[in-house]
Amino acid sequence: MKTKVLFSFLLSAFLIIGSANVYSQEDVKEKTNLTGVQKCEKTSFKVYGNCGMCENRIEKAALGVEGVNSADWDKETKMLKLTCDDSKAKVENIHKAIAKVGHDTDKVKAEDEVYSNLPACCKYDRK
Ligand SMILES: [Cu+2]
Repeated sequence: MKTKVLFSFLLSAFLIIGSANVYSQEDVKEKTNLTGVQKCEKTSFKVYGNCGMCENRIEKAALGVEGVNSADWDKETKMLKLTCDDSKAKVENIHKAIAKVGHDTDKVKAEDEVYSNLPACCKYDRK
């Protein structure tokens, strides 16, 4: 009886360690490719904005980048979820395209001038 308990304990410990290992490898694979460039296939990042108008502007800017298949920004969480074709789209370019229309991302800041031209309701708090 005791050996059986020990065995199943070891087995589950082994499975947990095994799956944790697979997860961390997948996690790394999702974020980087061999050259260290962030992959785009399924990614999300923070974009600052306020309202439905911001949502349209942000999603339109992201979809304007070649290779971006879908873009969904949530005004509550401020997270932009993307699906893209990795052979065409670079995450870096999506950050830049969004900053260009006036929205800061967690990596690229919008130009002050573009930000100041946003409608009043879209003026999100800047740090
Ligand atoms: Cu807005």
